[in-house]
Amino acid sequence: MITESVAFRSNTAAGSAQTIVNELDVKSICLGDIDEDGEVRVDNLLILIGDWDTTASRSDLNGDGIVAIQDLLILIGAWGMCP
Ligand SMILES: [Ca+2]
Ligand SMILES: [Ca+2]
Repeated sequence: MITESVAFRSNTAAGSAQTIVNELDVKSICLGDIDEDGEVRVDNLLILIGDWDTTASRSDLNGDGIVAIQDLLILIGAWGMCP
């Protein structure tokens, strides 16, 4: 019983870690793809502009807590198809 319980817990922990890694991969590979459709295009630009000067985390690409020019530059820098 104890062995089963430990095995279950370690599987759960591994699953959670994998989820976090996957989320990090998506963010680092395609920063700027706010709507996550695989491209950084005008749709993402419009979302970012709509979130301008707010704390909207989806558009806060540099993670400084505010949607501003640096985030716009990151988005433009990532313009096009995601790798
Ligand atoms: Ca997109
Ligand atoms: Ca920002």
